[in-house]
Amino acid sequence: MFGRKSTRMRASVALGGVALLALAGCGGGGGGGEETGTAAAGGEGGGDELVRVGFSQLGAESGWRTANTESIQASLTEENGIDLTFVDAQQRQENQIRALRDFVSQDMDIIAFSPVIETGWDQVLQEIKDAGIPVVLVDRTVDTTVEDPFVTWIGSDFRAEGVTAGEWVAENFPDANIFELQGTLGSGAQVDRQEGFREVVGDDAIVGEASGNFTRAEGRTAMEAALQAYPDTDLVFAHNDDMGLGAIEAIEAAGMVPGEDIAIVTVDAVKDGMQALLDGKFNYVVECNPVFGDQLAELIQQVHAGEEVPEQTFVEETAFEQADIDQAFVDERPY
Ligand code: GZL
Repeated sequence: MFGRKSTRMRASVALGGVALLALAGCGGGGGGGEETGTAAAGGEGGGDELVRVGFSQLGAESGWRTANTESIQASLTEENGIDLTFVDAQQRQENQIRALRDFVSQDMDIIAFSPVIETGWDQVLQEIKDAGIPVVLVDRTVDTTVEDPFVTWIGSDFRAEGVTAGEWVAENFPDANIFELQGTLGSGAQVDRQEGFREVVGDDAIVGEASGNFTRAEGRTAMEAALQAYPDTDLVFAHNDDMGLGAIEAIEAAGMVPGEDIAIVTVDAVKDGMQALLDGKFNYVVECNPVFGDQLAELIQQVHAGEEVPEQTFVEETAFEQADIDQAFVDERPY
């Protein structure tokens, strides 16, 4: 990961705290996906008192992403002093790059995005830097040669999530033959969860791996193939709930009992995943909290005001075993 001179999340990034002039003007534009927000809605947005923010969301691939988008759109509002242009990239990097370039041409005050994968951003990040627009990185991480590519990042400690999952497996299934159902290959969440997990369980415990691209359908397909290729699998570590739910479908279609014949450990803790845990089909779920829109809105205002901001903000999260929850707890989950 550090094979070339690059700025990656784990490396400290100089604090930005760039003082900015609030630029008047209307938002809008942003190609390669559905655009929503104050400007797109033709609203009153764009007044000089609102901070004009262009946000490129990577997609809508999972329950986590849906909850994250809802949280961001609920917080980055005119009432909170923000004129939001929000573009969904449908999990395609080229759509994100196009949207980021549109935000530059629209002279946004701030550009925020969740990069679908870690690499391939050098040119567009340099273009944004040359335009003098501060970047707020959200959720996923980047690996870039651009100096000081963003002012601040908010999200989860993916490596710690992998370690937490690995420690539970080492404690409860020390001799498991593990199939690893990876997220989008090259994404920060996939790279770091895998690194943390395998640091604990050891590479030798992994009998096979394949990506389900963080989606339920692709998780099912990958699990169906794994059941054929690795019949001695007795535990699945899925990098998110949605792929774990797809694995449940594959395991049941093969006539086996998920959570018993094959244990399943996942990350996210969205409502469907927590229901699977309560139903005994998941064995352990590490939380990855998508609801941080209010913290993001605050960071954006601080950056726009030229205030010092932390280089990284980690969201609060925990982990759950089956005995930790009941139906009321699942029903009350905010996402
Ligand atoms: C994690 C986020 C991951 C989720 C998946 O912060 O990037 O992407 O774990 C989502 O559900 O697809």
